[in-house]
Amino acid sequence: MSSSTLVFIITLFCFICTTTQEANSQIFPPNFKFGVATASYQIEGGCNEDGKGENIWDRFTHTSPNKIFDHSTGDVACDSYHKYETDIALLKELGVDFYRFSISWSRILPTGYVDDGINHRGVEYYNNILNLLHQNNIEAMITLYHWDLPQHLHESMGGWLNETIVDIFAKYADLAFHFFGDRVKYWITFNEPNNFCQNGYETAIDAPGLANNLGVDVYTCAHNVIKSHAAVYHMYDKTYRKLQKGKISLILYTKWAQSSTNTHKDFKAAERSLQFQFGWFANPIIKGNYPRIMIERIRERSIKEGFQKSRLPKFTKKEIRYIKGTFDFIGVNHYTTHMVKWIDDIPIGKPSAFKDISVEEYFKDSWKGSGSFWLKVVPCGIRNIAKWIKNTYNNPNIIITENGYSDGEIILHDFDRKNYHKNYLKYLLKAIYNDHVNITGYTAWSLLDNFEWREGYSERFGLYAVNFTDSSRPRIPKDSAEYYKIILKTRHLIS
Ligand code: PNW
Repeated sequence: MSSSTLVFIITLFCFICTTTQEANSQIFPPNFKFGVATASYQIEGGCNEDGKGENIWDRFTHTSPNKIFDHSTGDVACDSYHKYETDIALLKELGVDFYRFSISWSRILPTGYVDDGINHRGVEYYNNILNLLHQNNIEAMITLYHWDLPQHLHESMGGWLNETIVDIFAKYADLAFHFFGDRVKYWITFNEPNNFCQNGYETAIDAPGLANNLGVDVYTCAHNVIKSHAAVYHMYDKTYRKLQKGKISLILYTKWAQSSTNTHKDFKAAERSLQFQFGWFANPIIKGNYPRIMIERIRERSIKEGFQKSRLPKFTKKEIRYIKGTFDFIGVNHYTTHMVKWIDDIPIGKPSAFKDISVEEYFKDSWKGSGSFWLKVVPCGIRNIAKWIKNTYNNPNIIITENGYSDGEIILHDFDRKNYHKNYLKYLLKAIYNDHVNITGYTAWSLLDNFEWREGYSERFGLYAVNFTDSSRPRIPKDSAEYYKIILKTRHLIS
């Protein structure tokens, strides 16, 4: 045997060994980061304290209690407006690398407009949080918009349906970068616009609860959100990045769509479902424009419905160039999987975004449920969606910005949540080591049980339980908090 053949055999042997070792690795990569997430309206309370302005969720819960399962509001929620020091002590106890939370826009700008004046007590609240995080060596990931639009903006100019929001949002973001950016490592412009455009302006189940112009407003909302995102990305790039050295992107709600059979038709249907859900925003910011399938289908249906032009707005060539590439990573909120089946196109009639997709989605009976009807436990879904994003979008850096499990009541020995995180993390490691997906962070939703939007306090996602009937809102660790703590300490997935 020649020496070069021997070297080849040894190299091959080493390669196989390291690959199998990697494939079975339970150890997280050295720079992998762990965090937990919350959102302002869901935890803060203090709904009209210290000069905070009203937002659309304040208004929605106050005026449409029937739209909230237990008729509750976020007026007090976890009272994190007063208990942020306790919360940060919990973060320290968990040993997280970063904390993802959101700014309540109307807490720092009561009307939403910078020109109407800044509420300095609101600014002070977020400064206090950031300083305390910094002292505790915890990085900050801030969401600028987690669904709580200042009510005044909604009323005075129509919120996300009016293009002038692009400038208004950019001014708010500018202020946030200016006041807070020196201590912020990751900025998120929008949390799940694919969710809030749909549920705020089409299904009407979330604030502002409108369904005035089906199949139209939902796309207008998205269009203005994408432009706002791009404007803010460029502003950060131009004015702040060099000094503040942060990263910026947006977060999408991302379920995995599993083709119901191996037939070409069902694969096409599953792909379409992903494109209408994830590609709707990811395609513009990564590739510059909406997915071709959305452009074609919506145009075709719109014309048949009697519209002069597509209900899906169009980006100009200049806008496409401006929007393309406005991400430093992709934020993925992943919870569950749907089975997707081909159906014939829903006949033309009244327009709707749902009909534009025309697929059948269902859950498998064998999938374990949770406290939320929409959340079934399918751990391999996180690997599948990660792989799909890698292949579809040229291997972007991904951060899992939410993943979590709900109970319908306080369960301190929450075996199911612990198992959920364990198994999802197991498949996340497979995505990293076997599929070489560039995933660099994981965020558990949520630090605390909190106001779960239309489900009120009836669904609990927290690693810490909160007793909402006790005015001091005590936080009690669940077993899952203990489990997460050990993973974070050992950087190792243990049983
Ligand atoms: C996300 N669904 O929302 C949000 O970012 C969080 O604010 C929320 O608390 C968390 O997930 C848990 O729900 C979702 O019905 C809300 O499919 C609803 C759905 C998905 C995500």
